[in-house]
Amino acid sequence: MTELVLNIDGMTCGGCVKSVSGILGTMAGVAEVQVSLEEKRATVDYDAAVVSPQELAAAVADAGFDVSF
Ligand code: 9UX
Repeated sequence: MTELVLNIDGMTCGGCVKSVSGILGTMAGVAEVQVSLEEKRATVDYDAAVVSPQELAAAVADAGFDVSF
């Protein structure tokens, strides 16, 4: 398992946290997701053989957030 920290701008309430958790948590290859509203980031444990950091970031960006890693 590989860990990725995504810096996410644009999360402003608990609903956003749920959205981001849901998006990442349902992606193939993702084992665990922790999202912090205060720290504006998501920590993702994922299988690098299945999904890439670019794909993980793009999925969150598609939902309207500003993502970098
Ligand atoms: Mo809260 Mo986030 O009303 O997309 S859910 S700001």
